[in-house]
Amino acid sequence: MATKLIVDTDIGTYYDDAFAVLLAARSPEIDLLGVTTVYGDTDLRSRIARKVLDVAGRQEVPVARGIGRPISGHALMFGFEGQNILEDSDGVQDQGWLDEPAPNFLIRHIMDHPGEVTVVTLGAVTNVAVAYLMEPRIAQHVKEVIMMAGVIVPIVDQKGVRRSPVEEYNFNNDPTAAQIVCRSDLPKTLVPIDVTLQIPLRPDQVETIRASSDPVARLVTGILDVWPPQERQIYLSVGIPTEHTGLWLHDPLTVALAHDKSFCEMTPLHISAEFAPTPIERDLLERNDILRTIPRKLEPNMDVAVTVEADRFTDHFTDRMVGR
Ligand SMILES: [Ca+2]
Repeated sequence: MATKLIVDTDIGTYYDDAFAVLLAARSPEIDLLGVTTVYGDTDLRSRIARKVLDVAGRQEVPVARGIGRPISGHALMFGFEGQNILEDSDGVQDQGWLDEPAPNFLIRHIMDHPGEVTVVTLGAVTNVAVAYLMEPRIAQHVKEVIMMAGVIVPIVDQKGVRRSPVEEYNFNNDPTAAQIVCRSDLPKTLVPIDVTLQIPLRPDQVETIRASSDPVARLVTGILDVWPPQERQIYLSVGIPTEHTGLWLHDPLTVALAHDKSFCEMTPLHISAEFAPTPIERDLLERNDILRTIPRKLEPNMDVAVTVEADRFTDHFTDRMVGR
């Protein structure tokens, strides 16, 4: 039976959210109940989600606009959201999303289908945290929450350069929400960036997508055209060494795990979301306001992805983007 899935996303800021929504829309293993938006301008993000679903021929999949303002911290919009996705003629006449807010949408579907609904979070976890505060019983009724977030085993390359950021993005975009979710009894799976930094789209896979006339592949190609400069801007903003920019499929992997955990090796761990003194090499300073995901020798509170079958996953992704 297909996995009932809700994708909660900050689509727009980071290219791969759109790819993740497209993968969910194109996977017969997934029964896509809806897409919810989070973080910053969620009107704009909802318009982008609507457009992406429509291109994939999934006009029936609803979009629910979520919470733009984090419980703590500030939302950052880079200004290129929607580039090469939205056109002037898109969605200005119609709202394109539900009146029901994202936390209510999450609660309703989870409570209506006990034990069946998976929620994948691809941005700040504000919507899930608020849904949990509104209705704590979702913890007993949701199948699982799979979160693209955190850093567990920082990658250091042969030159001694740290490839993983210390300023992890998604949890730190709303650290209070992240702590609520991590400390909750929601069943959780974490897909940290040190794993997703192992799955760049390969040049031959890019060529396969560029050569396809499939409408989804055409949309992906348009995004690929603006990807590198956006990537560089984001890396400079969040402190990742820019020599390690790449076509990383962070969010699509997280979606694929909803129906096939075998793409990754998983291990149960206790991950504590804490503020800890953090040296920022780039800025030559130490900060105390960064939420870290630190393993502790305590009873496991989530499953954590630790390795990934890179070629198998990126081939799977490429096939789905070209309609295979
Ligand atoms: Ca994202």
